Amino acid sequence: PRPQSGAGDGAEKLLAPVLSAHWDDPRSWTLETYLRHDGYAGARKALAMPPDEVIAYIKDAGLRGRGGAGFPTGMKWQFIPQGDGKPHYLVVNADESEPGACKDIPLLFASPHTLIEGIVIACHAIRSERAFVYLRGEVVPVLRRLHEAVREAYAAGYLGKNVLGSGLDLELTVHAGAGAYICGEETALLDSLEGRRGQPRLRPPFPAVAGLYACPTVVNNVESIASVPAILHRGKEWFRSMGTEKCPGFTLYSLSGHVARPGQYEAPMGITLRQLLDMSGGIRPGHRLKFWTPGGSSSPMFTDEHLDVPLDFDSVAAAGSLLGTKSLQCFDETTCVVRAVTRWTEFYAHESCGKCTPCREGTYWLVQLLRDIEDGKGQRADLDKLADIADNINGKSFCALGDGAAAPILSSLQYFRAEYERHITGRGCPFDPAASTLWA
Ligand code: L3W
Ligand code: SF4
Repeated sequence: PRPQSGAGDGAEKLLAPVLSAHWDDPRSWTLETYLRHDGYAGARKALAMPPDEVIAYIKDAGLRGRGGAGFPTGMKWQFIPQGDGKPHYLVVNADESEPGACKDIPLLFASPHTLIEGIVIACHAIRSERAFVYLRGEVVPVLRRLHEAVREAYAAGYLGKNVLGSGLDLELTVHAGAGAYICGEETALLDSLEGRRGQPRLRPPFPAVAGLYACPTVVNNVESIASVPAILHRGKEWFRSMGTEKCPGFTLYSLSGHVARPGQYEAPMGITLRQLLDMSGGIRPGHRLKFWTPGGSSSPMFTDEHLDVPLDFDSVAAAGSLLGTKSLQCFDETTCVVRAVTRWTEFYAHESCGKCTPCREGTYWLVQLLRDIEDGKGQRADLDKLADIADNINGKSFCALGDGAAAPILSSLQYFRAEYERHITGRGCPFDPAASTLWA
């Protein structure tokens, strides 16, 4: 479906289309269109500044990582040691695959030069001459557009030798991954990029110290890097005028599920789901919100009690979940929560890389228990078993995938234990699968 950055119903004042401002232009992905909208103006400004000043500028702007953890981008850049004699690398994580996440891929499809401009600025800041984009390989049309945009950028002097006469030499390589969720974990991504099987590495050392080919490496999400040109061009004060004190700026929220107008909604950090639903026509007519995820399936689920939680990293954490990738999957009262959680858990079991026991074994057993409950073969004791296994994965696994797998189980038991019990006492699922449009 076409990306949506528009809104109606008087909610326009809450929209802040920056990244998505020109997605609806004809041939929005070309250099010609990008230049018509001040493209590469941020890079020109940055290249005229000393690298450390660019880092300080992004730090002052308060940009926080858009890939899930919300780590301050400028601080990450500052971790790169200077004068160490080693090559420095920038690796852009474009392996978007969190269930519910759909913002990096539309951004790359509609406006790949926004990312390339951000890469130029980031590489100047961290003194890197080599950047990589690790893209999800299945999205072939996006891969083609990105390759074409890189070719345009080389031809116009935004990449290659002596970028825009600044003295920066910059080579950019686009790498297509093979479709493993774990390769979105930054160290597994680096292993995969080096040609090995993608499995997480022990941290520390963090990539900033020993990343790609054991050299200092910044790994940033697509949206984080794509947000940088506008900050340089329009100013850090402008960026800080949006969002919250600790979490300033604009961001892309992916709204999906039982929503009248699903799509990408760009808005200031700290907007609420209630406001986003106002913009997107609300939950489908005749139905009401039952549960939703603020940060994709890896974040503990919320219910209709959380409609007014500001969607910034700190407020969502204070309410007991994670903003993560800002992937708001909404489910109405026709959806069986056990079925939804089973689907997600099957995903984690399939995507578990197998490196550590709690996640490898635990996700397998979670799926067996959940399928039994959904099929009417569950026992009362299974609910404690589910909670126990999830508890033994959560915080005890090697990487964040394990925590992500535990999140839907523990949160659904917290809010919907009675629904699990109904499956057990009623010997099966009380919901009509045909009523929920999500189970095709
Ligand atoms: C140097 C230190 N660097 C931390 C760096 C670290 C990393 C970043 C955040 O992501 C999120 C999770 C889900 N010296 C450092 C340092 N860093 N301390 O900061 O690190 P961390 O450990 O807080 O998070 P993480 O493990 O990198 C976990 C989300 O990822 N997630 C799913 C993501 C899916 C997508 C997608 O589909 N587009 O992004 C799954 O868990 O929200 O919060 O760079 O190196 N002392
Ligand atoms: Fe692999 Fe899962 Fe362990 Fe992460 S938590 S290292 S995905 S087995």
